[in-house]
Order: sequence, then C-alpha cells, then structure tokens
Amino acid sequence: MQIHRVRGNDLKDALQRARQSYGEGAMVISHENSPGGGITLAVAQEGDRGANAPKSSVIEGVVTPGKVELKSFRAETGLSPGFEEVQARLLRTGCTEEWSRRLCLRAAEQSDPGGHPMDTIGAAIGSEARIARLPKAPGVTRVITFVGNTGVGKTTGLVKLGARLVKSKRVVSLATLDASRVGAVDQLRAYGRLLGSPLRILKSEDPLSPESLGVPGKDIVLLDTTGRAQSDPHRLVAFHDTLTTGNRMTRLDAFLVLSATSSRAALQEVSEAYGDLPLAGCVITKLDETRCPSPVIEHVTELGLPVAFLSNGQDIGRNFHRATPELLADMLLLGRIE
Ligand SMILES: Nc1nc2c(ncn2[C@@H]2O[C@H](COP(=O)(O)OP(=O)(O)OP(=O)(O)O)[C@@H](O)[C@H]2O)c(=O)[nH]1
Ligand SMILES: [Mg+2]
Repeated sequence: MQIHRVRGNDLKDALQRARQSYGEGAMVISHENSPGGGITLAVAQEGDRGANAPKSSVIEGVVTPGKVELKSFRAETGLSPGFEEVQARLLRTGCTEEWSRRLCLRAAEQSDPGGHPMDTIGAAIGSEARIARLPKAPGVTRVITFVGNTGVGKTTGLVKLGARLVKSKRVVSLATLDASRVGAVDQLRAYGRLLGSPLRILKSEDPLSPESLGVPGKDIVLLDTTGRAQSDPHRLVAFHDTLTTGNRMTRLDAFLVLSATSSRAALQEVSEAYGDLPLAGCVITKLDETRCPSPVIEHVTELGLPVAFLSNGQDIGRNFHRATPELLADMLLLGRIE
C-alpha cells in the first residue's frame, strides 16, 4: 500500500481531489494544515497504480484528435462547437482526454452566454489548479527553499526570486546545502555578489537552525539544495519540525521545482520522493523548452499542489513569473506563456 499526499483549499476540496485521483476507495490516513494554506491529506490506495502507471488514459506528447473523436466529444458532452477547438488545443499541449473533457465541461458551466469558449478556460483552470498564496508575515523570517531533481532550475530559480525580492527592498541572504559539488558554491557565490547578499554554506554534518542559516536580521533566507532525494528531504523535514515545535519567528517554505520537460512518471516519482516534506507549493521551469507543458500542470492539479512561479528561460531578470490562472490557461491552450 502506498501513501499519497493530496492537497486542497479546504477539507472538502482535498477529499474531492483525492477521490478524483485515487478513486472512491481511497482511504484518508491523516490530515494536516499545509504551510501555504489549505489542507494536506495522506491517502492510501490498495493495489496502487505506482509511478509507472498513471491512472488516466495518458496522452504523452502531441496528439491531434481526429474527426471521429471530436464528433463523439460533442455528442457526449452536448457542448457548443467552440469547445471542440478548445479540446483539440488542450490535447495538443499534452492534456489527458479525461482532464480536457472535465475542463471543457467546467468552462461551459462558468461561461457567460455568448462568451468565447477559449476565454472561459482561464476561469475553469482557476477553479481546478491552485495558485500559491505568499502572504506577508511581519516579524517572521522566511526560509524559502527550492527542492527537486538535479538540473531542473532550483539554483537559478532561487536567484531569480532573490532578484525580485532585493528589488522590492527585502533583506535577503543565501544559504546552501550544496556544499561539496564542484563549482556549486562558486556559482552561488557569484550570484550572491550579483544580489548583494551574503552566503552561508552548510556541510552535510552541519545542523540546520536559524543561526546556522544566518536568519537573524534577515527578511528572507533563500536556501539552495543539492537535488539528492536521499538527503535533502530528511534534513528539511527535521528542520521544519524544530520550527513548528519551537521557533515561531522563523518559517520554512519549501517549493518543489518541476521541469515541464519531465515525463509523467518522473514527475510522480519526484513528488513521492519529497512527499514527507510539507510543501508550500511548486515552481514549474523550462516552459520554453516544450510546447507540451500540460502534463506538469495536470500533475500538480491532481496533487492539489499550489503553483507559485513559472520559469520560461535562463534570464534572471525576465524569465520568472508569478503564476496566475491566465498564465496557466496560456500554457494549456497555446503551449507557452504569451
Ligand atoms: N531553458 C531554460 N533553462 C533553464 C530554466 N531554468 C533554469 N535553466 C537552466 O538550467 C540549467 C540548470 O539550472 P540550475 O539552476 O543550475 O539547476 P539546479 O536544479 O540548481 O541543478 P543542480 O544544482 O545540479 O541540482 C542552467 O543552465 C539554467 O540556466 C528555464 O526555465 N528554461
Ligand atoms: Mg543547483
């Protein structure tokens, strides 16, 4: 039996997502408040589908539905012809048939009479996907960390976020768990100089604490990680536990970084590897490297994982965006951020 984490805006929303993803027989083992707001359920499912066997009729890559499918879609759903074009676009960017159908039905429910189906998809996404809230917490230092597989854009993403924060006059410092890999510290040191932020380097034997991370006097500490699922989650969960039981003046906000170019199986595996770490949300990167970004959006929607930022290139100043339902709709319908 495998345990899955499913997040929702509230208990009802999380239960609905759990049923959608793991069926009516899914058992709720526990529930807790999520760091980014909302509820996280631990859900067990007997005879689990596992990382390599996603539930729905998976459409990997580009799919162009033929006339027969479109006709049956219209016949089955009773939706106006404009929705055929919407569904065809969703399939082209990599949505599963099941999700594209559900989005169209939801969009039709919410659309004004006479409104164009294409315009209603943003609202439908808005009610299915979750956007991470990043509320200000005066007097509290936030340790923001990006976790996930190697090479997905954790370090660059943190620096992009740091550049925005420094621009808005926040006192930011850097820290890293990636202390031993050749070049990693030099890379971060150079970024630190760019941001005008000091850097703390934590070796594998160093404990994580507000002091070791250089929290005092800072608004935000950006904590870079190694990308090793054997060590990062373990250290961060222990740190999170010490904060929630003791120091309330520091909080840890962990974001899972997912590349839009990863396969559904790889997305599932990395989400499970970081399943024990309370996540405030996710960051989706490499959106410029694919015209099929829908699998990653569908994946995080299934998990109820709020989307915080979107990255579509290497440029520190330009290619990092706060997620909005409209940008998610662009990606689903056009395959890119307009
Ligand atoms: N095209 C593109 N490249 C990106 C994006 N985000 C990051 N990169 C590039 O991807 C490469 C890896 O990025 P890093 O930030 O070093 O990735 P990481 O997750 O920190 O990697 P490790 O430290 O090895 O675990 C770099 O060349 C980045 O410039 C993106 O959104 N689009
Ligand atoms: Mg890195």
